[in-house]
Amino acid sequence: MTWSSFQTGPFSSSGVLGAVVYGPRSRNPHLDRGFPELTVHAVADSADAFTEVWHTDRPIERGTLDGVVHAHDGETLFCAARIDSSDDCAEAVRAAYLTALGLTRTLDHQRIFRMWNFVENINGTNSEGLEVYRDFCRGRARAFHEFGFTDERLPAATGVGALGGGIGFCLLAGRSAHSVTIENSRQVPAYRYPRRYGPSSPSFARATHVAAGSGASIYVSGTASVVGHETLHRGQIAEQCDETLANLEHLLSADNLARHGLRPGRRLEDLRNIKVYVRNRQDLPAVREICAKAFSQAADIAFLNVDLCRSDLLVEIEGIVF
Ligand code: 3EB
Repeated sequence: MTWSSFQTGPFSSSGVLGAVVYGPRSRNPHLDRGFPELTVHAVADSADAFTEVWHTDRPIERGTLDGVVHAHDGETLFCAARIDSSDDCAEAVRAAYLTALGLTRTLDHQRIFRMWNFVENINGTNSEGLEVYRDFCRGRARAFHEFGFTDERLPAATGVGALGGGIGFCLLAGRSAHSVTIENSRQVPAYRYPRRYGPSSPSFARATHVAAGSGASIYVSGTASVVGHETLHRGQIAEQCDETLANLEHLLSADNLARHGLRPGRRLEDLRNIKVYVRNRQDLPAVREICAKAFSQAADIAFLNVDLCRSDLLVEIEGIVF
């Protein structure tokens, strides 16, 4: 069984499968503390830094391949990588993804159920005038395609901006646990977005349902104010928050889960380890207030002031139902 916690101070390295530091600078992924650690440049002030730690109660094996750090416990694999900043990232993204995908095969944890991608200058443009996020999507789509992934097997994911450090990404994959990808009937699957959003559609599912012991976890992708395939409420932060919450609520509803043969329905209050990505710093107080009302007091909620993959998106929210 694997679970995560948000840590703001020192923590024991025992039973740690992997960790992602949301810090004031980036670092190459490493095993220096005895577990794979990815440090993304995601906060401006070190006082806001925190670490998402993935825990296991099983014995762990660790390693590095071509800069990709990894650890598994025979049930769950964590991999993390970083790609240097460059004008054109698609090829480097393809290569690094292929290394990570190769590891999931070599280490026999082939069911990738969750990924996170942190992209510096995500709304900037590459040497051909293509938005960096769209260039990233190209490399990612090529890697999944070359690796034989069908759309129905894509993981839940987050793709957001970073303040520096090129592109950092990490994944969680299962060996034998049954997992089901979940779409949201309020939203067009991201892998079927029309061409106006870029030459390659984003390669992710809205969520994944992963059997865990006698229960199950639902890993919910970064979710925004997108209905159908369009951004709603341009420039309106409270409305984008409410639409995002409506998307999350519907995604977890009994109706939506039943389309995938899953039950029971879940509620916003069931989400834990929530991350809220907010484009404009001045929107943070309003977003905090809306989130405090919507989510359980038992949930840890981290707020990160970073850019988002569409320039008209102001907020994006992810979480996990354990
Ligand atoms: C959206 O609905 C918002 O490219 O990995 C959300 C989650 C979004 C993941 C990704 C992008 C990604 O399209 C953007």
